[in-house]
Amino acid sequence: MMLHKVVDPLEQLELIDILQRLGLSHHFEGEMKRILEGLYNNDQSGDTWRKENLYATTLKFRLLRQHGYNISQGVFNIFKDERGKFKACICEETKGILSLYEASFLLTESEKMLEELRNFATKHLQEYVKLNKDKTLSAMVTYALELPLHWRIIKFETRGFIDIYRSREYMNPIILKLAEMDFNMVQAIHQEDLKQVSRWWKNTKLGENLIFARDRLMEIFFWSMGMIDQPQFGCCRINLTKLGSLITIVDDVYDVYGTLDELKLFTDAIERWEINAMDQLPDYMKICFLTVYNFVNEMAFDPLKEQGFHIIRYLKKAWADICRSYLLEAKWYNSGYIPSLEEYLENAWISISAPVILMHAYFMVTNPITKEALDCLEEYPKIFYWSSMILRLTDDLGTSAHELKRGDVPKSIQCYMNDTGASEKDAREYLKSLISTAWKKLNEERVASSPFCQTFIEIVVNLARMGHFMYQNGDGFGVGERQTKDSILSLLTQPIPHSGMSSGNSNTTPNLN
Ligand code: 0FV
Ligand code: MN
Ligand code: MN
Ligand code: MN
Ligand code: MN
Repeated sequence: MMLHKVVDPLEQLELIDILQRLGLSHHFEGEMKRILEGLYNNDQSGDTWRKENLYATTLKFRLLRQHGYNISQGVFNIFKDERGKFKACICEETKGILSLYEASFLLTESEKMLEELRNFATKHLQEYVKLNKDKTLSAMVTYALELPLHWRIIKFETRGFIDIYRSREYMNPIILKLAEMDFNMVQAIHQEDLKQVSRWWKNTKLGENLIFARDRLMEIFFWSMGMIDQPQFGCCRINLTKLGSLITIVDDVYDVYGTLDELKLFTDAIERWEINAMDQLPDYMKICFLTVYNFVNEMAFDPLKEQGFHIIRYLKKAWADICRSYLLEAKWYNSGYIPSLEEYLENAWISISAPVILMHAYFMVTNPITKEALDCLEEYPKIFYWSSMILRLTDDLGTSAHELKRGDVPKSIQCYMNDTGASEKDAREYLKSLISTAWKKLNEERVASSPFCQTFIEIVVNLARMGHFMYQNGDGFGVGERQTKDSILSLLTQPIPHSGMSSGNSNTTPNLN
């Protein structure tokens, strides 16, 4: 009712922004679309309410772009004077600049003005933090400078935003209550998903049998939740978690444990995709192979039964591709070869596992499957490539120190240093610039016409965001970081206490070690 009643455009935008951040958008997709559609179509007719109001203009721009509307960077022209310089008045309002900063991350590669605005906003905000005038606003700015909203998984912001919203002067108690209840209900659903997949994992005995490999079911479930959090997609989260566990194990087989001869046999078995290929493998690989083989075949069952699509060839191709890319890295490592950055990345965007994950994910969320989409999948669409690239580069920035100590193929930092003689610090900066470019490309692809549904596209983009989340402060995935554990605990095991309901079992959190 509130969504229908509010008529002030800025209030409408703020309401949408708040609902999204509170994790409530899955209830109001239709209403939000109607409002944004209206604001988009009204764009030409006057809309004086936002003229020269930086906050309103940037909020509208960000929300429309986020929802796939084609709003031009030209809306920011009104903030420039005749000589093309930004008017001094826009510097006075930090709230507006912060909003400009967030909006500017939805840029594409050709949009130089947005890039300029982003640099301008970033600099202004960095200065603002140094002054530290308003503690609350400074904290918000610092948080945004660490990672912009567009690069974050919105679900992971929900818990913190509910606390922020609760202490706001003008908050709406009904919305707050709804957010708290919804958070707890969705959490209970996620716990059920986790229970199911945890039973599967225990039953495979992979964690017990392959002691050299990472046993990270909780982290991987969390990863799946980051890719798709809506309650109705439990089956997808479960399958993504199974897939992630298998990829993690197989990655460790290639990186940590297997001899080169064994790795060739395993790659060959996956390429042949037949059960007899197992005979040639050592025992520890037999169990890996059979688990992968069964998982993939089982995934292919429903599409065949219900839609008549035989999808095994797509899935096994993705597995063959990743195993070949793993094998090439193992060969490089064994021979001490250091590839150029270009040669490395050409292989490493496959070996980071995003293409194999996304290939499976398509079938988990799509009904009906289309021939057009299958043709597109077979070639790995560009949107896969840019999402993979972001995941690879963030992973290398976070994990390579540890990997090199253990012994592993040189990662992008080392390849670039070897190419150019740059310092590690400069190499890191360079890779960050590649990440930034990849995001511009991803922004382009996420709204380009494609045979994929919105749910799937959001998974592709969230996979890139997950890279930032996991590897922002080192290896949040492989090493068993405290910070990752805290996030998992607060999202997955601790309900929000609120009036009228018991606070639940918040002090009986499971041990994640
Ligand atoms: C990263 O590990 C890793 F294991 C990934 C990305 C597995 C995928 C898991 C999920 C999406 C849940 P690592 O840094 O060892 O990867 P590389 O490619 O560097 O060996
Ligand atoms: Mn690895
Ligand atoms: Mn690897
Ligand atoms: Mn390796
Ligand atoms: Mn790595």
